Amino acid sequence: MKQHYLAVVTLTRNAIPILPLQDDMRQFEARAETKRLLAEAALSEFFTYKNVQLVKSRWLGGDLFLSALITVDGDEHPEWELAAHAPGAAKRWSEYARLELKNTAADYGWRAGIGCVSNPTGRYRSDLAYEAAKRALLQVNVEGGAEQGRRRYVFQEMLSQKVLFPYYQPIVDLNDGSVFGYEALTRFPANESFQGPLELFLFAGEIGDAYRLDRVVRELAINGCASLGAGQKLFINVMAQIMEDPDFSPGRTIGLLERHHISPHQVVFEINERTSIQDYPAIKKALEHYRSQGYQIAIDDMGAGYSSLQSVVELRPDYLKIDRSIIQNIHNDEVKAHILHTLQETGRKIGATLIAEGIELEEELAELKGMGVRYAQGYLLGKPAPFPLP
Ligand code: G
Ligand code: MN
Repeated sequence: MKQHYLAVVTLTRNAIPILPLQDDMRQFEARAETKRLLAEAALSEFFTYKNVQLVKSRWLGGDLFLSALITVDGDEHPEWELAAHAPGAAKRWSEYARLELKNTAADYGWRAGIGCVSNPTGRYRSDLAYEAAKRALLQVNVEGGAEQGRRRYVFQEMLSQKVLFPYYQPIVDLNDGSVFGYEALTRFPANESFQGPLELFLFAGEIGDAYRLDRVVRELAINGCASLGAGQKLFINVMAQIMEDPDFSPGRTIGLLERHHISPHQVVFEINERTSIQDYPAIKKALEHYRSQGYQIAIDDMGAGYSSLQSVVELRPDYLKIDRSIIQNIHNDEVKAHILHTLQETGRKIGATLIAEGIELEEELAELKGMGVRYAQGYLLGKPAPFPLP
């Protein structure tokens, strides 16, 4: 099915107009021939998109507006594609503008914004053009401009193009060296918008897509470890933020687990608090529900700056995963050893098992063994890798 859109690109020199710019705008207004050239250049930079039928350009105040009608197949997203293309186009066009406008005060600081709205009739409509223009201006002012738009596009593409994949890092039982379980970690080829998983997860939270990303990576984690041993656990990272969502339900997850012959009793949700927990009652309620289905809970990154003892008190986890910041160099640092000891006591009190994370040195491992820590994870014991692990 064909879908129609009306898109507007705006090029504006200052996000929010301020007084000292007025004079310079008037000066800029006077150069009709320059404006015509700039508009032409902008049209050819911004609307190279394959399905553009009609384009118009218009100067309003000191801002340039370009509008276009676009028709695509139902599953395409011109708003994402335009957004992806915009920063490059804006950069090239700004260079051109700088040359055209040299010796005037108006030759700097252009910013691009894009608005794209559904246009059922496929014909040009001024009310929709206004709506798209408003969004384009809002994007410049509020959403951080086209770069943000491009990140949104890359994010959506990464989810739908399946560039994400799971890695697994062993968690070792120090009593006998066996693999107690694996932590699933999301990986993808680094790109210009997202260097690593943490950036991707934070961005998903910012744009309100955390839940969707979380579900995708959870399913990847389960699909990717088909040969998990019957006695082994699978640790899956979940952002606390997601657990607060009243719609969060692991129902789909159960079905997927069954297909892979993994029991909920083998699955541990690792809760991390990189965004602070707002609503403990909501999370507790969600956790009760999981627990009744057999899942276990770990608090991730214990001892890192953003993790809180409140979550230990409120959530009563089955495992405490001790952050690398506490483990690193623990053999030479009495304070770290003391903190670990305190966490061991806490764990005993609430019936939670400790897992030390981020072990890189033999000395750290020896110290932890000496202190009676049973489970550990880190590059020394095994790096994250695809399943089955080497
Ligand atoms: O916050 P969380 O514990 O889920 O973070 C796990 C991250 O730590 C993964 O990206 C993993 O690759 C990384 N990691 C695992 N083991 C080690 C280690 O021994 N040293 C370091 N520097 N990073 C590690
Ligand atoms: Mn983790």
